[in-house]
Amino acid sequence: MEQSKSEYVKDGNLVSEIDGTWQTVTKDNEGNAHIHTLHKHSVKTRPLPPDVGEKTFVSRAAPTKISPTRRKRPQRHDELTLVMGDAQIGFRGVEAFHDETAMSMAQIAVRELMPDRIVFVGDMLDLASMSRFEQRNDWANSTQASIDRYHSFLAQTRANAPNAEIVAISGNHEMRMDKYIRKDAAELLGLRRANAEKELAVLTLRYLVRMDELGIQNIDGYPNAAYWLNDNLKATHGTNVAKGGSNAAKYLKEADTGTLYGHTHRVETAYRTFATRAGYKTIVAASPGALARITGHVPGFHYSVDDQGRTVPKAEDWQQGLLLVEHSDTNEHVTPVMFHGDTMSLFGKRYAA
Ligand SMILES: [Mn+2]
Repeated sequence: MEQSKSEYVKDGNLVSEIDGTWQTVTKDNEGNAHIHTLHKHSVKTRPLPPDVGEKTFVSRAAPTKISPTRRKRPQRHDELTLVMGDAQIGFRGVEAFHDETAMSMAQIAVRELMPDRIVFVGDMLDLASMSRFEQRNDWANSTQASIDRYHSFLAQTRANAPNAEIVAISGNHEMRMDKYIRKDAAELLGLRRANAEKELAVLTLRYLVRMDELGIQNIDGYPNAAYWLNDNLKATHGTNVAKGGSNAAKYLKEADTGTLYGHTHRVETAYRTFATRAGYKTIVAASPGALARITGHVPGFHYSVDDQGRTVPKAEDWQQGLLLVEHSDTNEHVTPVMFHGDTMSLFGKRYAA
């Protein structure tokens, strides 16, 4: 028997084609032997083993499996929007900037409340190795892991809220990649695969973390990127960084509509009531706090590393949490939920991560 085998990669699969030739003998009624030559051509297709080829080899990535929750969405008078952000997903070696416990609490809230909408108010990624600030060697090679973690967090969110509208607004950190490329390699911005004008540019976070595949709307373009919950309330990453709970007051002065903002890593809520031609109007400014670690592990102004290369812990004046926003066309009611370590209270019920 003669056999030839060829293997090649097609559409992310390993294809094995086997050509075989062999002979058989049969005898007819007279007892004469006849030799027959048989051919067999078989094609077998199987997924590429994970260790085949370079990581940069062009093959399709395994799809993220989403098992949507079967919980029923509760009946509500107003719409419920969960607002959260500032996870600062990133790594210094194996040490994370983001807080897995806080991120789990966020997922518990999504699963338990089944909101109509979830708005991420930016800085979900840190992208420290692309920042214009001084670099550290141990931030290098962390971008892929960060993109993978952000994607899995978004996929988890989608699984926990299969029917919710999910919106991700870019913060200053999400703009780092764009700036980083623009500085020395602007020609790469906007590049698409050949003959694919309708595809997303490859070097966009929206493409890299697969937002479209998860049905997540990306609002890009910090600092003006914003999402309006109704005519009176917008969510945006924000630019104010005052200490001590005074950012809310700044936002209330800046506009005559309400603002839900991130960036400060603080849980804040404040209201302002003023006269209008139609009567009195009350607006709100609120911040959900961070999903990042609040113990000095996020690179920034206060960040320090000792001579062993370890982050020196520090209590940042930050809090972790999220905002529950109940709203209609004309009303909005904001409930801040601050995380106490690994516990939180949602509408009077206690949860632990
Ligand atoms: Mn920010």
